Amino acid sequence: MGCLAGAALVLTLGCKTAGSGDSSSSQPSRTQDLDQSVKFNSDSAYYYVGRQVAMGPRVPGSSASAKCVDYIASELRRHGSDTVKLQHGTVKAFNGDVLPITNVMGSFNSSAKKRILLAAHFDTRPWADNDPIEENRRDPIPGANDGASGVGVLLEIARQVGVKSPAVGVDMLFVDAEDYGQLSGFSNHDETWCLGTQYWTSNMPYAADSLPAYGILLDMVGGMGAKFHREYFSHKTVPELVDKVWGIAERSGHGDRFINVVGGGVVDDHVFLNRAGIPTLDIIESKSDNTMSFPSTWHTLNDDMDHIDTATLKAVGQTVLNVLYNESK
Ligand code: AHN
Ligand code: ZN
Repeated sequence: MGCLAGAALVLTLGCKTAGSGDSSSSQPSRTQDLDQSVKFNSDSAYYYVGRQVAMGPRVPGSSASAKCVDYIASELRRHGSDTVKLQHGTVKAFNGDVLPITNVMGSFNSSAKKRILLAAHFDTRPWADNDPIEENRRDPIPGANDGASGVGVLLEIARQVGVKSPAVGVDMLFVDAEDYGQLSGFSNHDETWCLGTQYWTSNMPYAADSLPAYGILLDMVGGMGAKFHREYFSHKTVPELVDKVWGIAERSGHGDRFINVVGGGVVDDHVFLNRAGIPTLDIIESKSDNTMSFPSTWHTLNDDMDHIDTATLKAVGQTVLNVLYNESK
């Protein structure tokens, strides 16, 4: 349970460093000037999640992974993305596995100068190493929440953006090989995670002076009754962006899900996007106000469709849509 212990250490540090834990931001509750005319359809997002899970575990290099890449790319095109790029590469995992990877990026309103990056990982963990049942731990997870949920929300956002364009350009990045990282041991294994994003940032499709204004990463955004705290690294790195998104969540009626309190730190794709110069926050579930730990289905065979909550997908999807449509050029 090394990584859990490691994560717990970060969580503890996070809470201590953050002092009271309560955020200083108090967004006024002005709903009248928030454009909420675009409605996120959570049944549609749920369908997108189910389609991915039905392909089987999307382990890097598997045929399910290739199917998922095709699916994401064809949905992006169908919803009017003017450029869809596949980035193929090879990365080496901590255990020596050499992984063929594919990152997918779709752009909407490509000519707009001001751009928002939305990101999610589509790969799923090859081992259910947190499963309570020992003999399950070598099997790959279904990844309904951890993988498919973020993608499902983004594809529904793509559908909405295709119907009515926001003033800003939107780039959607679907990364491979986020979840092949090392859990055991107490030393720092940060770089063993997010291999797809690390590959992508080493060869980004942006000029240095035209990076996206900011990024929003979605990870585990479909869990039953999930709550989203101000993830520690996001809070430390991009506090104003967290204020903006959590404020819009509150004004959108989802303050019960977006808790304006600092949560635990998670080494996730946003850490590497921030290092590459794109200010990015992570919307990620933390289960309990006390432990800030991941949901109990995390990295188990129970991470399946029975544990996906359309109300969670709605809270996250509507909040991110409202962020996009309230952004000016
Ligand atoms: C660590 O446990 C260091 N990172 C977890 C990031 C993650 C895994 N997100 C989903 N699955
Ligand atoms: Zn995971």
